[in-house]
Amino acid sequence: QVRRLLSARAAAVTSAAEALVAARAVVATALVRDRSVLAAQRTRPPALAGLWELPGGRVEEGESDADAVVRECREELGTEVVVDGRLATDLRIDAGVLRVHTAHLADGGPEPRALEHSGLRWVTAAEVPGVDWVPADRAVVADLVDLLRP
Ligand code: DCP
Repeated sequence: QVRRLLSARAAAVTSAAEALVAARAVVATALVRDRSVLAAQRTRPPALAGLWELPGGRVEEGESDADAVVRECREELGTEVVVDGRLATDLRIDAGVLRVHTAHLADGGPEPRALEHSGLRWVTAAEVPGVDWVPADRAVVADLVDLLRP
């Protein structure tokens, strides 16, 4: 009886751990310069193509959130960023939770380029609410406006 209970418990712990790995975190970057934030236009999947997002992606094994933000900004924007904070609101996505970090461009680093997006634009606090954001990112519109306001 005890052994059966223990093995049921072990199975429950294993499947919880598997679920956590499957739902590995996604990070997004609120890259700020001169009171504007960088919005990037997605090309995929079809449901999100044409909509704007805060650039980011999945956190890989052994990476911190900050590592993932720096790597994703290199891969997607060809730029070097410095993570300097985090927005309070986590975003719900199908895969789990997306955490939004704030960052600025490293001094003297390259300008962001759309290496994996169809376009980039710097958006002011006044413009943030009118951007056609991907559904998850709409949840941080108020946080972004606060972040960009003087
Ligand atoms: N996502 C989002 N808002 C963001 C960034 C990402 O809603 N600001 C969502 C879109 C995807 C998921 O998070 O459903 C993963 O994002 P990406 O596809 O950009 O990330 P990766 O390229 O790292 O993951 P994959 O290769 O699995 O698509």
